[in-house]
Amino acid sequence: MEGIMDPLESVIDFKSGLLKPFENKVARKLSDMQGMYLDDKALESIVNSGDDVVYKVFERKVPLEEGHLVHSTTVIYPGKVGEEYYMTKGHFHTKEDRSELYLGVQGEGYVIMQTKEGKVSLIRMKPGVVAYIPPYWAHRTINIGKNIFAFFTVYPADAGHNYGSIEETGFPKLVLEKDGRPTIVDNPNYR
Ligand code: M6P
Ligand code: ZN
Repeated sequence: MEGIMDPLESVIDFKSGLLKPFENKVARKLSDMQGMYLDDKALESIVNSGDDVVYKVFERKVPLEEGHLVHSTTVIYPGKVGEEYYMTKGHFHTKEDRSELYLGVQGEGYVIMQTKEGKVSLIRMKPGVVAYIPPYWAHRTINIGKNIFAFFTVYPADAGHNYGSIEETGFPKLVLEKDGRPTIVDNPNYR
């Protein structure tokens, strides 16, 4: 039938977290994440001393329409801003009733989720762990390891990304390194 897309094949490199091939690549630097970390001064000093790529997303190109599934890998590099581990910006879906699935591929991390009603939930990620993010839950991922943390993602192609409310409120909890260990604490700046 005309208009039907051909199937796509891709391979996840379980060591590097790369998805091959990929058509879209997003790289976010610390300078793209102003205001998202607890320690603004620590962020400013890293940005001034040359900035740093925090994470990259490698994505297959599919039509951004209902019925299609975006699939990609995300690689978060190791590092901290003050005590806070490198993490993604985090977002609600523009269509809030759209869900998402993560599969841990390499390294260790957390996915932190919250609803607008103030519920919060964390899933510890490592290779093989599947996290289901139901509709209405915002999500952010955090690299708590000394090496890369990579995961594979699938979500409805019409979901969209809404960063606005996360930029304003943050998440209710933070994952910080305390005495050399990842520690979940309340976010003093929440709301
Ligand atoms: C995962 C998915 C993507 C998202 C990416 C980076 O791969 O959730 O939709 O774009 O992580 O996260 P963010 O968009 O919040 O920066
Ligand atoms: Zn999402």
